[in-house]
Parts: sequence; structure tokens; C-alpha cells
Amino acid sequence: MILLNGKETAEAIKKQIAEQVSGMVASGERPPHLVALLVGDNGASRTYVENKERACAAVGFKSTILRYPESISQADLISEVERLNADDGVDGFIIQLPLPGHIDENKIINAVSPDKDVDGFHPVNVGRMCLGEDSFVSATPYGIMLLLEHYGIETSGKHCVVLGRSNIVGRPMANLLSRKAYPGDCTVTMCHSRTVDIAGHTRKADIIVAALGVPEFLKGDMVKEGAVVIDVGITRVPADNDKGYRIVGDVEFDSVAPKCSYITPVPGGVGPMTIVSLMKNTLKARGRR
Ligand code: L34
Repeated sequence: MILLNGKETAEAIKKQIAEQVSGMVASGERPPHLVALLVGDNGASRTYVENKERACAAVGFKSTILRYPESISQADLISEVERLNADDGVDGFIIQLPLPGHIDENKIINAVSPDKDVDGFHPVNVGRMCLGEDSFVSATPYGIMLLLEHYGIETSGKHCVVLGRSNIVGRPMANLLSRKAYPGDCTVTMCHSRTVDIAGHTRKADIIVAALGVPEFLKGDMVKEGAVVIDVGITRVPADNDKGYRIVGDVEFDSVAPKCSYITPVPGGVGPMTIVSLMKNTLKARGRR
């Protein structure tokens, strides 16, 4: 069993990005500028956005976190998005999800200029991604592709089971893995809450991407010997430590890992790859402008 070390892989990719940025700055250009909008005070969202800010500093990007109260109206948030769309000093921006219940996430995502949509959530980018055209690709699936590539994992002809059908992970993941490319050329099955006999599907899978948000859903007896398992889950559960919580993935690591050829840990797997993919998208946004 080989651990797919997202933390180390992300560090290696960040080094490459940092070199490109110092080249840009040396030739008189300004560095890429990423802005993150953070609404309310969800502890996990705050951690993720702060990790993104730290990554920006590490690669030499400028970054700004804009914080808004939980009570901000949808109209006011859209005005902020429009202001950032028009701001020439901003190369890309993200609105950290989830948003409070009174705000329609789709309305906010649709208001973002596709050219600054470094999350790759806007319909124009999703459509381009599905067609295999140049686009911003949603950071979590993009990061998983980079991780598979970094470890040289064979994907061609493999049966991949994606657990979860979200717009930001499951769906784009299934699309990318079925592409005529490397990584890709997989035969993909997408499972969800209404799938009959999920274990029957996962037991036949060469590659499993678990992205349902159900802690420790995937158990050892649901996985075949030699499978590659990617754990996207990141649920906080109360724990008796100084943070007051621990992070649990969608995979029951202790029972699944012994059967795997490769597996991602949580934390230190997909999370850091999500962040480095956002850095890559932001560099691309800067390059386009
Ligand atoms: N708009 N919303 C928008 N874009 C995104 O790309 C995200 N996502 C997901 C949630 N909402 C979003 C993230 O940023 C998930 N996500 C994310 C980012 C970073 C990490 C986890 C999820 C991360 O840094 N994970 C660390 C541990 C973090 C901790 O200590 O809690 C890890 O090693 O997995």
C-alpha cells in the first residue's frame, strides 16, 4: 500500500508555481492576485480560506480575504461580486461555500465573470470543461487528477467508481476521468444516494473516488484487492484534543488501506491538492489577462 501524499505533492507543485511567479516579477509584471470572499463564521471555511491565503504567500501571490457577516443580503453579495469582476487589480476570486441558507449559491456563482472564476464553478467553465476546451477546472477534481499524474497511476481502461454527484466534485470528477487523455480513459460509474447496491459497484472498481460527505462510508469489505482509493471527505467530528475536533474522511482508513495499491490520507491528501489547484488556476487567470 502506497500513501498518496497530497501535502508533499502540493509542496512540489507550489515550488514550480513560485519559480514562475518570481520570473514574472523579475520581468516587471505584478504577481497574481487572488481574492476570497468569506461569509459568516463557519470554522471549517475559515480554516480552508486561511490555508489558501498561506499558500498564496508561499508562491508569491497577492491575496485578500474579504469577510462579510452571516446576515449579508444576496443583493449586497452580488454587488461585491460585480465590483470584483470590474476590478483590474484582481485576477481571480472565489466565494467560499457553503453560503448561508438565505443566499442562492447558483445566483452568486452565475454573477462571477467566467474569466475570473478560478473555482471553475460558473456554467461557462463547467461547459467548457465538459467539452474538453480550455477552462478553469474545479479545484478538488483538478487536484485529484494532478495527484494521479504525480504518482504515475495507470488509469486507461480502468473502472472508476465515483461516489457522490455534487457539482463541485462528483460530476466534474466523472467527466475528467472519462476524458480521452491521461489521467483519464476510465470507464466511469457514478453512484449516489439512490444507487442500488453501492458495494456491488465499489467491489468491481479499480479506482474509487469517495465524495459523499458521509464519514467512514467506504469500508474494507466494499473494496477489491489492489484498488486505488481517493478520499475527498473532510468532516469534523468532536474530539478530546486541543482543537476540539478531528477530521474524518469518507473512507474507513484502517479497514480499507490494507487492501489498496494506493490510498489518500485525510488530512494531508486531497485537501492540499485542492489548494494548489486553486493556485494553478489563479496563475492561469493572471496569464490570460
Ligand atoms: N468556493 N468553496 C469554494 N471553493 C472550494 O474549493 C471549496 N472547497 C471545499 C469547501 N468549499 C469550497 C475547499 O476549499 C473543500 N475545500 C477544502 C480546502 C482545503 C482543505 C480542505 C477542504 C484543507 O486544507 N484540508 C487540510 C486540513 C484542513 C483542516 O485542518 O481542517 C487537509 O490536509 O486535508
